[in-house]
Amino acid sequence: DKIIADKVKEVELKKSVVPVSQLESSALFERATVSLAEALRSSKNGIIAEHKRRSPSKSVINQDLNVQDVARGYEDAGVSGMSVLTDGKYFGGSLEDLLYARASVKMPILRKEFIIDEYQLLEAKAYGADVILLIAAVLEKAQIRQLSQFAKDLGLDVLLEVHNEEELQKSIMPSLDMLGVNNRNLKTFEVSTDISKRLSKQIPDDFVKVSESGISSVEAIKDLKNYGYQGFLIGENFMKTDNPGKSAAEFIA
Ligand code: IGP
Repeated sequence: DKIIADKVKEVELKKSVVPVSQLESSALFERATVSLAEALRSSKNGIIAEHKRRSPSKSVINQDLNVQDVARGYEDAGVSGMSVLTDGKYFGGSLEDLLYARASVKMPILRKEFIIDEYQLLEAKAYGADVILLIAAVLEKAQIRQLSQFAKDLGLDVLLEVHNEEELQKSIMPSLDMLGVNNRNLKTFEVSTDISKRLSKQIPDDFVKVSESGISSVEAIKDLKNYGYQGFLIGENFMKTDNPGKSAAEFIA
């Protein structure tokens, strides 16, 4: 749809301005990545805390914070990993946000973006990400295969996001590390963790299961753990406060 059409244009423009050779020669490009899948398998809390200034469903969430402070706050809270929105037009993020987060913390960082092209995976690596998101709703099976393999070759973990049975069935392949179920219906913006529960049985055990969006209580996490979930992607619930790190710490305590 519109977001993807905008993204295709954005990526074409960027390719003409910043050549691949420049991304590949960035200092961070050779960095050894940290696995989020492994962190989730071995962690009790499993929280992936997101930096999110605004969103199409909620408009402004928090525009007043410094991404470095948010990243350090999350890491001090002891979360398993962090997600950084890099889309500018709809979420108010940027690649610089990713870079500053990377400079501030050691924990695994997910580049949260609408990925449609290998070029964006090179960017993710060059700006310090450890993990990339692929969204089944906007990609063909062949694209999921090609992009996830390319990411694995760069040493990046892959989180594949689905929100129904069909998307899940077309997506199951060995080049993915984590399967995320988005509790938010991207058309109606309606949120319910029931969808994570419904799809859990259909996710093979070799993937780390992640439940995404609309999680706002410790009880919800406890409940989802009973369905085999080991990762919990939480944005708004932390970012709507003036101290997201403190909010995350209260969740974990
Ligand atoms: C976080 P929430 O409801 O806790 O703020 O959700 C995250 O799951 C959400 O930002 C998200 C998202 C996405 C954003 C999930 N999948 C894809 C952009 C693109």
